[in-house]
Amino acid sequence: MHSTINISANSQQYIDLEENYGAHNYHPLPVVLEKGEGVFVYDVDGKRYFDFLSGYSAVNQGHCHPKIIASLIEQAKKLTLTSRAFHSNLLGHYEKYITEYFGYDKVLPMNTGVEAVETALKLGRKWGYEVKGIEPNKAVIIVCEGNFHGRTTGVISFSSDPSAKNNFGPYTTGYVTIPHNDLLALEKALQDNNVAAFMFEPIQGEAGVVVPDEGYFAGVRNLCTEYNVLMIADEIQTGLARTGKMLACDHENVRPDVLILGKALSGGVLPVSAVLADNEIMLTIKPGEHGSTYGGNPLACAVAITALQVLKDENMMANAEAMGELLRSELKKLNSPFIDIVRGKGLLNAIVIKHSNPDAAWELCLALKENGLLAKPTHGDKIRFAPPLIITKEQIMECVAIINKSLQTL
Ligand code: IF1
Repeated sequence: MHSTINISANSQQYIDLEENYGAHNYHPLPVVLEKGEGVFVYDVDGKRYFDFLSGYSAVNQGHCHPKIIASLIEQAKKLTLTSRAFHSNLLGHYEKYITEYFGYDKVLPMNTGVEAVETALKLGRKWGYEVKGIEPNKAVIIVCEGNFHGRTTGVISFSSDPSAKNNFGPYTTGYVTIPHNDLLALEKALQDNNVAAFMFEPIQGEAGVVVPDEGYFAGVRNLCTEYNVLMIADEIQTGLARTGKMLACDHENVRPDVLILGKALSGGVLPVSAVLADNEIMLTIKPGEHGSTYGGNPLACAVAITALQVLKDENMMANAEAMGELLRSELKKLNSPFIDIVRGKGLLNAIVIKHSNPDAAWELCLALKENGLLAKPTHGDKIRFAPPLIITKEQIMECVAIINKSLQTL
């Protein structure tokens, strides 16, 4: 096996620019994109690819969805930013729309995912002190091993990934880590009366799309209720139709106390995130105690309303569920000696590669790229398969053929 990396001189010049002038905090696949449309992206030489990453699930609605882009352009010509020092004619409208959409009393708008995570953690602590009655500075938040919630100094403090946290200390305290998908460990950790919240990803993304046992979400819900602890679901990656339901927690009809959304909330157009909760929790934060310059800006409000609307209008939940089933069953049918595991829910999927060459997953992604499909390995041996939710049956079959053909090069 050998890697044939075909990089055109045209592409190479863009890669060199990034290498020379950008920080080296990523290791991208050698492809330079300049256009996106639906399930496809195009490189600077005009070559077309299926996008099986979808901006890490930010582009659920497909690249440059015409209705979302129309809302963006229309609003961009009118008003883009007021700051929260003033009201806007769109913020309240958006807040009503999103809270009714998900069934919560209130929303707190932010921008990136990790900002919404930080917001949820602050809410959890504040609720812990002011409603639950935890002694000052004693609040504990339970998190899961293998978590990925973002990259601020606060959030990496409870990461279990050395590359995310090494030499970025000193770390924030107040977190207890338990294994993912382990209700016994959760119940044990809940014996501490200082616990304010349990925060988790319903399906762990960065860890390699780790789907918990059936009954886990319901079990978490019951334990959090029993011990008077907030259930905080980070649905930044699993939410917004990605796993075949509007929220991953919907698979077990479970309602978290605090819901964190990001990524596809703008359909990949702008950084738009949100935290949803009921009054008893949300109103613990008072004017001046939290915020963000861009959070809730009119442009984001206009884009987010349309991004949410098209998920329902185009029935993307049902399509994600059906196309996910098809993708996983067709991948299993390939019976490849190099695919150890196929797993996922809806269109949030991963394969685990088994090969004597430790770089096989990377090599496979290079072969996939040559054959017109973009995917990215994580943790060496896992490859995420998460196309936009508008993908069709014919396209899934074409992609499985590309994957099959690429596997032959290993
Ligand atoms: C990167 C991973 C995915 C997330 C969950 C919060 C955030 C994320 C569940 C923070 C972000 C991204 C960030 C991106 C890589 C990517 C990722 F592989 F690292 F884990 F998607 F799987 N909660 N996930 O998945 O949101 O602040 O980035 O908007 O390069 O860091 P953000």
